[in-house]
Amino acid sequence: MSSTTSPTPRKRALFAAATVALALATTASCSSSGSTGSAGGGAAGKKIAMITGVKSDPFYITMTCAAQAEAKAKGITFTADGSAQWDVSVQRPLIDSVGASHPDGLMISPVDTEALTPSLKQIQSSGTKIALVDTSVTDSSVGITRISSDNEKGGQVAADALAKQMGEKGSVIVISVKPGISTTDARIKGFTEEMAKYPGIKVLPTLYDNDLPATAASQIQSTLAAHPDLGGVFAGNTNTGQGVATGLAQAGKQGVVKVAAFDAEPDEITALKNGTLQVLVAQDPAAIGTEAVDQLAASFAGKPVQASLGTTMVAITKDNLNDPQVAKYVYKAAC
Ligand code: T6T
Repeated sequence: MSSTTSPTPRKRALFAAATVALALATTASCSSSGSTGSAGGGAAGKKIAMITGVKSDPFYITMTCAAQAEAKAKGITFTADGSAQWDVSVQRPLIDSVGASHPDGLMISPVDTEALTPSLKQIQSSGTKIALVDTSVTDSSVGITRISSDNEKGGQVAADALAKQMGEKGSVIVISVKPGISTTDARIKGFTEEMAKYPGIKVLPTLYDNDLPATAASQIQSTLAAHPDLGGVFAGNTNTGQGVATGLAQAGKQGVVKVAAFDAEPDEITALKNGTLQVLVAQDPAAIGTEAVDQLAASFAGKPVQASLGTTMVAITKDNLNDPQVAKYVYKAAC
């Protein structure tokens, strides 16, 4: 599959995996000309706070570890926190309390595209620079930069890979977190639009598990009962991938029902190795974290900031997992 080149030289990761090639980072226009690179002075001594989607999620742990290291290298004070679960009512108090501390910069993965915008606008109006990392909000006035994977492209990659695994026939179901999340909504859009190109594959209505693996496990089992011809599953993120793997194992359908899942946290890697999952679309959360610190540092130093940045993804299969250039995309459960 071809990949788009970005105007600004960026990390290029092109891997022909067993089933799919890789989407490449795309960089939208800068808010002014030229790449920022890492800002020089002006950032040391500043304070950045980070609020992730779910604190225990290896995707966000990997992002936080990288951001922490980049902030340290620039002499920036860094603090990180995150929701205990994917819920607006849990994340909003975190945002408000961090806002009250008036950090110079806030890196945040909002758990909803609309509900948290008033809190974020209030923080921004008090002078805190906001970097939206991974997820974003609909209101384009929020944030000086938005950094994420090309999630719609990732959904397309998953659809092509899964269709191939299924022999382009049978029923497929999408299980994701909940509606109103910019990233997983984009993945579902990319997946379903791409899957429409395969007339032999019927896409069942999407199910949502609230980011709970146990829910995904039971949903996949009830889907199997209702659709014995189920041939494939697209799992929209880590916890869903974990839950689908558990549910298929419990139903004795490992390897029979093919699975393409987003992300590459340790449990998903285990399921890939034992044949319960077939394709993982891994993101580069470390690059998201590093770039966000760099863009905030550039802003602190009065240098140009890139309004949006795309980071790379790689399609991991059992066949390419041991390639060091692929294995480096596996997420961490601790720094
Ligand atoms: O897939 C990632 C992230 O990109 C998404 O926004 C939410 O779920 C994850 O954190 C994985 O659990």
